[in-house]
Amino acid sequence: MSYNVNTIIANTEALLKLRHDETLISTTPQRLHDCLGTAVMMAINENWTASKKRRESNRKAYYFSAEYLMGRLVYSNLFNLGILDQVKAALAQKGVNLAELEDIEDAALGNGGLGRLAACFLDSAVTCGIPLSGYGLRYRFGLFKQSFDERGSQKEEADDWTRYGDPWSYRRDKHAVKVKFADQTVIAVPYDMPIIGYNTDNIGTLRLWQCEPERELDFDAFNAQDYARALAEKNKAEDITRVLYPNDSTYEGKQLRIKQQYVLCSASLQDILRVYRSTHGSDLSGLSRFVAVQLNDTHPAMSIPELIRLLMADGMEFEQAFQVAKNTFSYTNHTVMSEALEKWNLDLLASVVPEIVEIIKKIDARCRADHPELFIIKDHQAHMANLSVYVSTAVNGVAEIHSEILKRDLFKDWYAVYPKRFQNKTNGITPRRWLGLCNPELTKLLEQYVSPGFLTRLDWLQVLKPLVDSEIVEQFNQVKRAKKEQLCQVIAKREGVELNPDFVFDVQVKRLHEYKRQLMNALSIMDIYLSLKDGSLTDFTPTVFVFGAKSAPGYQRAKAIIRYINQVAKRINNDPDVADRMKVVFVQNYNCSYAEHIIPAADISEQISPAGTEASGTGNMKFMLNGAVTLGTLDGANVEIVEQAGKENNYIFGATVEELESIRDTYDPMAIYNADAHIRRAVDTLVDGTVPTDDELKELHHALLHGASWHKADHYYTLKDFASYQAARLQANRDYRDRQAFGRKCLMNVASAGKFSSDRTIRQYAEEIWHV
Ligand code: 26W
Repeated sequence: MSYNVNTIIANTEALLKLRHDETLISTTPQRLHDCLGTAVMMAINENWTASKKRRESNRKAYYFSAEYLMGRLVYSNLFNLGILDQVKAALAQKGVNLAELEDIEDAALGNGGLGRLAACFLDSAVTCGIPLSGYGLRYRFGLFKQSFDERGSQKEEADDWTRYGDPWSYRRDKHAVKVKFADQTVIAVPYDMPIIGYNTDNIGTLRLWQCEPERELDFDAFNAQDYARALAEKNKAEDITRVLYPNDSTYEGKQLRIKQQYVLCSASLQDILRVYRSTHGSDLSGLSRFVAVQLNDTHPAMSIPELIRLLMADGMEFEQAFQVAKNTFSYTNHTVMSEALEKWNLDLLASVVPEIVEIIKKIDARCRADHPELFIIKDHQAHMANLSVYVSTAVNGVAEIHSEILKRDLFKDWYAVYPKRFQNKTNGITPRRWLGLCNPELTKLLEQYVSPGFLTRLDWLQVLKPLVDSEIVEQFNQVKRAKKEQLCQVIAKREGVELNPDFVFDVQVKRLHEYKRQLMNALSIMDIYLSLKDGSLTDFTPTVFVFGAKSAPGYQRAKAIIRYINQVAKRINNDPDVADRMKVVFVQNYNCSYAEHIIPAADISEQISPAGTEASGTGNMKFMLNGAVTLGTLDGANVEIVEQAGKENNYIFGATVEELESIRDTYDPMAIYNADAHIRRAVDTLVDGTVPTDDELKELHHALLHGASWHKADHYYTLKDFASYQAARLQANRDYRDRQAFGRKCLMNVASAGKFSSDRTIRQYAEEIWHV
């Protein structure tokens, strides 16, 4: 089990010499990363092979996901192997600082929560010894890199994440498969990434497919000197996995997206059938006894008709193939937002994968025959969520409240027919990356009170609860202060903004979306600013407001919100009147690695979506585990967070799901605006010149003031929740001054975070859905 650090360093040096004629000292961070990564891959190779062997003939689960937000792998792999500190020390001795690898790009093959959840699940499954493999797509370009221009507008740049090599995966040509479309046939080539568990010899696999042409070059065209045509087939194949769609929670009916999804489904299923046949023989009727496939949202839902197609091509009747598929698949829903639900126009679908459409029609006919009130196809569109509910063993939401909403609203008719199919699996996060790695200082403190090993038994943290006294709180506050100092350095370097670590750190980091209400946060900051200016707010604890968020490139309202927040930051940060009391910073290119710096430094975690809109949230759990209080609504996993940690240790505000449902058709924001001078003053800064305005900000202003009945409206109840938000926020801000009492709240959150380990989540999937 123990890995020899000296060998890894020696191999790193040998590789640097061989490949680049360089040494540890003379090389670049990129080359050091590439060679160190390769040396680690050499070290784990035998264990990886042995892990695969051990699992060969057993029942296994497979996670199908269009996204894996793995983040930077070098530190987490070394950490999980238990050699991060040793490698750091060995390199330091040779004059190299491992922190140089902060320059290495994240593997950002995901947008946000859904992709990061997939990455946490892989870590947990391997660590817990659960046989789970991942299948996904190896996008040439991951999520775009973000920067802000002088006006504060988001600019996007391609994320060429493999430019300096990708030491963490092996190409496996021998397992390449063909995938056929109406207009082209491509080769899907697998790249395997080892999933290195924590404190275990067990190594899992994430297999990512990359599209390539059947032939690299059309020689006839080449000889005819038609070079564009000679390369056309290659480009057309490579286009399929060229780029991750940067949309989070908005559906786009794009042909290329169908192709991506179909490659994931078809290649992965072909691979699973190959392995099945090699161990269990050619009769596929017993497939579901050995294979469980989890569909991460509907993005891989074409797997259902594709498996049926493959089974029928093998000679199976439709009805039996349907049963095998039904017993093989399970489906996780990650959103109730209607704009995110995938519906494919049948003509579009047929222009890409005609056989799949025929099978979906058969499934629809079977469904309607049994249950006239249910459907898969409607208005010439295939509803992928319905398909996934109909042909699966289990359907789950990702937090209790979300799973209830699925049964009550989104899948009401389905729940009536299949009540037993519906489950809940509250999300989790891996404590290795989100505590051990990103916050070694807090981990060390906790080790003094909780038995070592709690990173794999996170529920042990609860032994802290009766122990929380003034001494522990004092130590905790010192750790928090150290993490703030570290973050201040990172932000000074990257954003050029100087922050004071004595301030309260109030943080909202997540994708930019109207429903996440970053705008409500910004309006509240504006209200605080103006109240400090006019002298009406006197007892304000100095605060840094931190934002981090990417907007989908075509989502204009979200981009306008980014611009507004950047303008608010500029205005406030340049006003000497408030310099000793507030700062606002919107960090650029928020990603996994940035999160690892930001989250441990937070005092207040902003989780402010209107109740019923955020399926779960997982950032909320990361903040909790690192000792921040939640300023949030009763939405998603916030509900369970306060259930675990106590309302008295968090700041809960806003309308409940039931309240919002009851005012859905009568919500009148204009009345609220007219009745509340603070709201009026804050909202009007969108248009009154307090910050530079524009047409989009005017549109936002307009939307905020109009109720749900109008199409250009704010459907997210910003003004409805504003007053209670502001009250809760100012309460937290005052409470902070009692450093003992506030630190105690933070620690009670840490002590209560056990439930939110993805180890717990993945065990529930394994026991209650996959039966592995
Ligand atoms: C088709 C476009 C599209 C792309 C992504 C639609 C939907 C998505 C995802 C479902 C968006 C997503 O990441 N959802 C988040 O999933 C997390 C993990 O379960 C939850 O914690 C978040 O609440 C949810 O927004």
